[in-house]
Amino acid sequence: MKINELLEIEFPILQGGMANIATGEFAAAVSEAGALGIIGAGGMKAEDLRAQIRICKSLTKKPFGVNIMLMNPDAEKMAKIVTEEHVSVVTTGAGNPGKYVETWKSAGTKVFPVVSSVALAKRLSALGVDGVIAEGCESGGHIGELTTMALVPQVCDAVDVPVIAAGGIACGRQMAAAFVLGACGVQIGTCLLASCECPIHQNYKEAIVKAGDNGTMVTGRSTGAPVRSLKNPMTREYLKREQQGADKMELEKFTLGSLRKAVVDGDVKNGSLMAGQVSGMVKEIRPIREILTEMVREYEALR
Ligand code: TUI
Repeated sequence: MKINELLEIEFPILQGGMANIATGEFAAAVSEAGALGIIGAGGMKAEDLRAQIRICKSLTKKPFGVNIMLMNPDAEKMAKIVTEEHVSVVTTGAGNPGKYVETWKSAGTKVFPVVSSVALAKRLSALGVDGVIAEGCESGGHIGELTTMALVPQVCDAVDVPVIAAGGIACGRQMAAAFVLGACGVQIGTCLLASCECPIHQNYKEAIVKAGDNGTMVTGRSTGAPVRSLKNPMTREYLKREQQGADKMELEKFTLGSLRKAVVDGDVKNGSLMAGQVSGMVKEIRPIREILTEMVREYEALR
């Protein structure tokens, strides 16, 4: 079955579960535009998530998903909320969602965990997930080690479930490449940050538009939780402290509230502007529908 049919969407495109950014309203706008909108529960409390799900339901009759960031202290409660609220699809990030899979499946929720390794993809497909999202380290936010080009075909060869490619995808050529690697759909994030509907500060959107090919960097490798974001004074200072041997606690203290600074205050110097390597391809801020249709038109021409 095609991923469009399985997920009941127009385009084989999922929106990344961008924590602290993808609200119920934003996910509804993405679903209305023909992809699968996903509420990013990463920075929320459990009851905020329920409220955002209800907002999303009030704005679209189309299916949408919820992304549960497994390092969130409320992850367990959120896992229950998605079933209570009959959310169509759950995606996960930053961990192994194995212990929740049975509950989700028996509630009829479709499960698409993000994986950054073949080992986790195999383990989860054996548990009966509906598909996996193989995310390469080109993507923004929390990342694994492998690139999309190396990860996607290895995951495709290792599992029998549908594979969605993520990381480094912002145009139809990259989408076509993902399909050639064996994926049956793509997940996109960065190019949607620069959409009219995205609820981040205008300064954050403009910083993505301004970024070049080398505009992102990875911090946090020393703490075991690497994060890709746009280069700015904050990320440079963070890397300097890491190189000087700062411990995890100091580094955590240094970045406390930094995503909020970027998203809400538009502080492009001290904030954490999580974004992927495709930032260099994003040239303007456009409506979601236009971003999706142009990508699909370019992809269709290459099929
Ligand atoms: O989760 C993401 N991207 C994110 S989460 C996030 S919120 C955050 N903020 C600050 C610090 C850290 C996180 C921002 N961006 N992408 C999905 C993803 N999942 N990338 C990598 C992974 C992953 C890593 C390890 C998935 C599973 C995993 O498994 C470990 C294991 O137990 O096998």
